[in-house]
Amino acid sequence: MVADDSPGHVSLDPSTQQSFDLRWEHYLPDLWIGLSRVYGDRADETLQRIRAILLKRCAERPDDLKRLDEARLLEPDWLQQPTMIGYATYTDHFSGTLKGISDHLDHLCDMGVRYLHLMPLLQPRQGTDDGGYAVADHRTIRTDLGTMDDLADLTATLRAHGISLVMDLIVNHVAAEHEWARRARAGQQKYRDYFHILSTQDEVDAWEKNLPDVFPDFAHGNFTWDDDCQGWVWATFNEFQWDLNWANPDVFCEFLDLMRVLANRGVEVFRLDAIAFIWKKLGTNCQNLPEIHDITQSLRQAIRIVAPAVAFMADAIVGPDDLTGYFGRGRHWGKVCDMIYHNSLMVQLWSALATRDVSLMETALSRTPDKPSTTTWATYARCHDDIGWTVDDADARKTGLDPVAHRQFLSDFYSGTFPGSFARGLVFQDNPVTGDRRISGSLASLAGLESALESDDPAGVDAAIARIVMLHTAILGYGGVPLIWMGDEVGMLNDDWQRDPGHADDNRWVHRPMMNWSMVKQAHAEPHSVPGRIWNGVRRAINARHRSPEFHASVDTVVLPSPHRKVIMWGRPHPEGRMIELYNISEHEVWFPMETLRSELDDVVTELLRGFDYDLTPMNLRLAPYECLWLSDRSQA
Ligand code: OTU
Repeated sequence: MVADDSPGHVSLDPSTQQSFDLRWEHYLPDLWIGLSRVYGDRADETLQRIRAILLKRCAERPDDLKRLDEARLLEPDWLQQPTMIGYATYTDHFSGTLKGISDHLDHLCDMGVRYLHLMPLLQPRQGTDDGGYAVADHRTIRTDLGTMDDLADLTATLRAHGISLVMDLIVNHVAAEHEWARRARAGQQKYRDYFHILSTQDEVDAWEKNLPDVFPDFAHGNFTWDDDCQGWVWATFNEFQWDLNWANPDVFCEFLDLMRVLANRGVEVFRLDAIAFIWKKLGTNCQNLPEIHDITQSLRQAIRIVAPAVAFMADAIVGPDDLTGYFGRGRHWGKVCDMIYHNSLMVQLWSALATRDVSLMETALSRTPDKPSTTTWATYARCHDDIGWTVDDADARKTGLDPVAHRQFLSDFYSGTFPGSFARGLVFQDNPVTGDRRISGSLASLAGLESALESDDPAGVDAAIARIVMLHTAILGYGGVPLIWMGDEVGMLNDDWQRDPGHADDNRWVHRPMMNWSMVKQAHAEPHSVPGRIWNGVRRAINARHRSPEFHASVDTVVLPSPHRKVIMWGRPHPEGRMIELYNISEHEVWFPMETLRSELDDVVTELLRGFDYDLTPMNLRLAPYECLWLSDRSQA
């Protein structure tokens, strides 16, 4: 289906019309700037089409969502609140279908989840589909999961429980089987223009010169020859994922319309998948180009006009200097994405656990870019993807590490080949050119639970549980929206992923198991079991977050210089109470000098995880292996 942007009369009721007019007027300047920068002399015509799409879709917005829009305009910080706890999962692996999610709401509510990311829900191509990231039909829900009506029912149920549904918007590419690609193959110029199709090998070579290889094991290079198109089609990821041409305003209008359809079904957050890749320019590596932010700004303003309840989350796994662009640097400040993955935090947590030294983490995290005070981080320890060791060379050198050797070490450590490693992971995409070896594996297996259980080592099990709880406490404590990856809350181990032939060549499925509901049952029934201890540890931190205004994301976490190499120290200078967080990232007991804390906090503080008061006058504070402390001097009276 093609976006319906024909002009034509749409009649809105007077109050909807009034809201539309007010918002159009308010957001138009920012919408226009983005458009005019990328579409030049086609911007004017594009703006007219955008207005037509918005008016039509505005008429269709259900009343309860219009009410949500109003509520969100009164509560613009909804994503920043300490109670925002996220959970991410494949629907079929969690509950079978969209309808089935209602049967597991109690589990989500037990964790205080308010942000639910369901992995790609739109109809993918047949066969290998990159976990749903190869969409063949944008207007249909994956048939095994349900229908668009089921989606609307689900979002209504979730809303009633204060949970926002997050959906992927796979902006960089579509499946080669998508109607747009089929029409391009059939020779329709309009649709050839939706893609990047090059005619000669020389052209391909000119572009390739500066392009990295994202999936070197799956699809070498960034172009794939297509006989029907008689050309080289740009496909950054797999050969069956064709990159879209965002320089074509038709693509913009298609996605705006799609977003409107989904927003009207109650989707509240769009995760902009692989957004860093959507603009191409010869002579560059075609990542993070400024036009991306112009496009996002225009999309963001357009959607604000008709669905202010909606937010954007950027999937941009890029270095700190490029990252700020997605929050909005310079003229884009606060006008693009509301939330971005904190990839560096994730990588540094794993790095510190392996080295038992926080020096690199301290250096790397203190380079975390400032974000607009209206935005938030998505913090996570594991997600559906592999872990790439995005350690900055300069940061590594600054802390006396050889960057290449350190990345090698992390790959060895987490694939379990480094002597003494507790981890059980797998190498994903061994890239001989760069030496990069990314890692797959479930959080629990990477944290040592699998090897400890196998070798019947109770002390090893204790250490692994403590690491798992610490990782969750850290992503909850950093501020932002912590994203818990399905199964991690009960310590699910690596899965036997190869049993599904469709997944056998993509070992990221090792950490995308079917939810083990009997582990959840056990966690509730037996608090001293392994799942019980993990579950209670994670929930302790969630409950503490719920009670603590200090975690509001308008305040940024600052990394403080720690006097101890095994303890990372974060501060959260919130006006309601200053906080210091301490995390012992090692299996050793640590004596931490109190004077460091006394200079930052009042003498008596409350430890928020346990609710105990602490006296900061003694000389030293003892931290047990992997112990976490959230100290706040907020008056508890
Ligand atoms: C995303 O990943 C998804 O998370 C993956 O599951 C998909 O396979 C991929 O897109 C293609 O749709 O490059 O190595 O800047 O680079 O998140 C995976 C961030 C990817 C993206 C990254 C992306």
